[in-house]
Amino acid sequence: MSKIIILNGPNLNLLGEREKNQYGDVTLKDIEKNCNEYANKNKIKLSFYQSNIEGELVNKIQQARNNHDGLIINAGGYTHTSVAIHDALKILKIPIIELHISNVYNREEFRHKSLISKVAKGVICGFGADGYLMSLQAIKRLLK
Ligand code: CA2
Repeated sequence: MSKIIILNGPNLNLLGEREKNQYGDVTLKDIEKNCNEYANKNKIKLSFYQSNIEGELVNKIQQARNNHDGLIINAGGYTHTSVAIHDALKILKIPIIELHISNVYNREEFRHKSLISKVAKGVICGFGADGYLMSLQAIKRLLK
């Protein structure tokens, strides 16, 4: 059984409440439920976590070093700024997928730069909440 962790960064706890035109109307709880259903059907042991705090995300990434086989991260706004998250991810030897709900490349210029892409196996962005299930499928195939 593969152990996978999905990490979510700042403000993603507000999904479904505001900015629905950009991020859709599903909540992070809905997404977590869909991911758990996918995981149960596919023999994946899933952890799902959200924090608005950079250091808490770094702690989770460090912990994943010892007890997870793959990591999916939607780092929210920290994607574009966080050297600390980049450095923590770089230490991992497990596959990493960078995920975004929106297509960051058809948005503001400051979202075009990612510090996570350099340490990720691949990036999924622009497919809305479906990107979470796509990422799980991608990581499952990588771990085969
Ligand atoms: O598209 C994505 O998944 C992002 O990672 C979302 C981040 C944004 O900073 C990235 O550039 C792209 C922001 C998440 C904020 O989510 C909100 C949800 C509802 C209301 C306000 C913000």
